[in-house]
Amino acid sequence: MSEIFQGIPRINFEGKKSKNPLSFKFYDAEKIVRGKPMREHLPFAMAWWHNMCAEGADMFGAGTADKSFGASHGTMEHAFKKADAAFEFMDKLGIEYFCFHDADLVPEADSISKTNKRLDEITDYIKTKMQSSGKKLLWGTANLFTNPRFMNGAGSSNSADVFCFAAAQIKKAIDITVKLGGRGYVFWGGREGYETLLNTDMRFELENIASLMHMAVDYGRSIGFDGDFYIEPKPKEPMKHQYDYDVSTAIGFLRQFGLDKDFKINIEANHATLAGHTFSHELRVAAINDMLGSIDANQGDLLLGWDTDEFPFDVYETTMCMYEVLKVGGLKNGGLNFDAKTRRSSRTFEDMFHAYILGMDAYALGLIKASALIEDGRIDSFIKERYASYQSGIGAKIRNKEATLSMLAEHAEKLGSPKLPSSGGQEYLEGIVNSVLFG
Ligand code: XUL
Ligand code: CO
Repeated sequence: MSEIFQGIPRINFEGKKSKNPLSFKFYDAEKIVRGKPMREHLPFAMAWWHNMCAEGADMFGAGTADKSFGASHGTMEHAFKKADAAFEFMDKLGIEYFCFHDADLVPEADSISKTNKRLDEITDYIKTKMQSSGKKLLWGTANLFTNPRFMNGAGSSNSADVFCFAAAQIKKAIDITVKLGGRGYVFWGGREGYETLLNTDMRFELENIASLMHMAVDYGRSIGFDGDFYIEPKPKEPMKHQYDYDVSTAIGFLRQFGLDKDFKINIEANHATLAGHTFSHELRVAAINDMLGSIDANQGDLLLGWDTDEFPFDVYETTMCMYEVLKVGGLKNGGLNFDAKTRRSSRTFEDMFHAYILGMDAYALGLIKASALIEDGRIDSFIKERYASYQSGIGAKIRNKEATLSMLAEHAEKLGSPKLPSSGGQEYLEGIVNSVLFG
């Protein structure tokens, strides 16, 4: 098979002094951090859709990049070429995992059975490539938002026929995820939301989405899928109101409909900022609910109100992300999927490599710095001290659920006027972060 990314060598770690753009400055796969090699802390995944398919088209103009790989778009030949390109790309970067939507792999045919046959063919091919390369599937999903039939959603569609079409796609996407040994299955509810309540029965739609998810769980478990199902929250774009607004909303939904045992959350950095949260906030909400599943590692642009899906570059963000990940003991079935695209004018193959090197190095730095923050220990001890009033006396009674409202009122009365709480110390703590990051 001929080389697709000609002139691009295998990317090696050369250290922070290297000026070679095609080298890692911080990502050193085998380097041990907190007892584990970096590659285990950072299960990087390639997103098939952005990397192998998207050519930079936006609402105002056509694509700028050529990802035909020598084949015509919309053909199976192209599908196979994309697979060749994907595996060469992952190999050159030392990326262990990938993620896909059904629609990223093959062009849709004019019937479900023909499309499914195409999916069988391509996944046979991908499977042999996985066996020879050792690459793994992080998660699979079904694209239930691009085709016009999903204009009113999939599980939330007003059309029962469209609901069945969604079910058929999910069934097949789970089949191929299991066939390729995927560790997860994602629901990103792209059009599961509404534009106006004037035409929407919200309760009805939410119940239907939950039924579809229950059927997916039952089917997946029946064919031996033992990985995690995920909801990937996003507040807006494409719909004005999306049902999976943020992590908290998604967890509430999962609990309301009894799906919380099978599902975790796939958190995307840019979706967090669209919801008006920090990335760390979303990670923490998932973590404290034992639902931190996987991560779509990208970043947004705070000056723009949409999902720009940029490659992660902000080391404060990657540090605080890895801080949360280390604190929960790592991602179990999850990984760091680069749901990110090069900017429209970064149109060459080399740009794709620069982008992944940037993202992988930003996360490697994040891991190193997060580990240093934890080892430094000052943040942990500050937080512990900040809540010290609950360690004894009346505070301990509150924590041990031994207090009544009257008991507390009596205590308060005896105090006269209570002392102000201790300082929040934010600037002191931010100074610690900077000294650990840049010291
Ligand atoms: C869209 C998005 C999706 C999901 C998978 O914003 O993030 O690509 O990750 O459907
Ligand atoms: Co995503």
